Amino acid sequence: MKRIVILISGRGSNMARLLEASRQGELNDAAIVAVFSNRADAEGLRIAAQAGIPTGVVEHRAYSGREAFEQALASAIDAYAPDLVVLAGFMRILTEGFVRHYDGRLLNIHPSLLPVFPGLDTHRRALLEGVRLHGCTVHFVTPSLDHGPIIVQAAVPILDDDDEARLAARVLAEEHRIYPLAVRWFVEGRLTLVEGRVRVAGEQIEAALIAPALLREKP
Ligand code: NHR
Ligand code: GAR
Repeated sequence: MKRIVILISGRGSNMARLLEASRQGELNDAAIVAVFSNRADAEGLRIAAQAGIPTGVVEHRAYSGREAFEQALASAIDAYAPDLVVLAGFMRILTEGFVRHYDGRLLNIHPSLLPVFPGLDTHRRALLEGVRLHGCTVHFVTPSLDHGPIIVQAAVPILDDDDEARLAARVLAEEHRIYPLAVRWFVEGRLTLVEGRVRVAGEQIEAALIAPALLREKP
């Protein structure tokens, strides 16, 4: 049984999707053992508590600096002895010390087709640039922000009349598909790094890449 801790900062829809996937056996032999937020008002905390998952708050603002905050957060996490730590809309940049501590067992989902649009405001920037394809990426977290080895990506089209909210919703639907997939692969021990790139053992990866959102979306 692999133990998973999830870190959130807000709404927690990816976390909720992972809880549901866990309940439905989609994560294979894994249990989500705790959810932590750096914000006490994160909506996702209430969802997790309602699902009977232990929750905790480690407020970054209560600490004098990033490292003090991260030490408190790591102690809280490590009390649950996780095999995997999952960032799900977690909005604090993590320093090298924290990332190294969880080397090879820290995942993030980012709302762009990395390596384009790292950082914040990805949907607004994609619209401004006029790109036709956008999407999301699950990657291993490394000290270099949004540049860790990529596990899986899903693409969506950008339509002429899109605004940020419409585009974000289209991307989010794909996030909810690919995050449980990546977590299951991790739990099954199928992810390996070959020359800094991720290999997924025994997966028809092409099947996971194409996201025909236009076919599924109601006009
Ligand atoms: N930390 C490291 N070292 N590497 C990554 O790849 C990380 C990370 C921490 C978070 C998520 C990330 C994203 O997917 C993530 C990946 C927050 C910011 C940010 O600028 C940027 C990227 C991500 C998360 N945060 C501000 C900060 O000063 C605060 C913003 C806020 O609180 O709203 O930390 O995009
Ligand atoms: C998601 O779109 C996630 O990719 C993004 O924030 C949203 C969180 O939604 N993450 C980041 O931007 C990380 N910087 P959720 O709380 O409903 O899962």
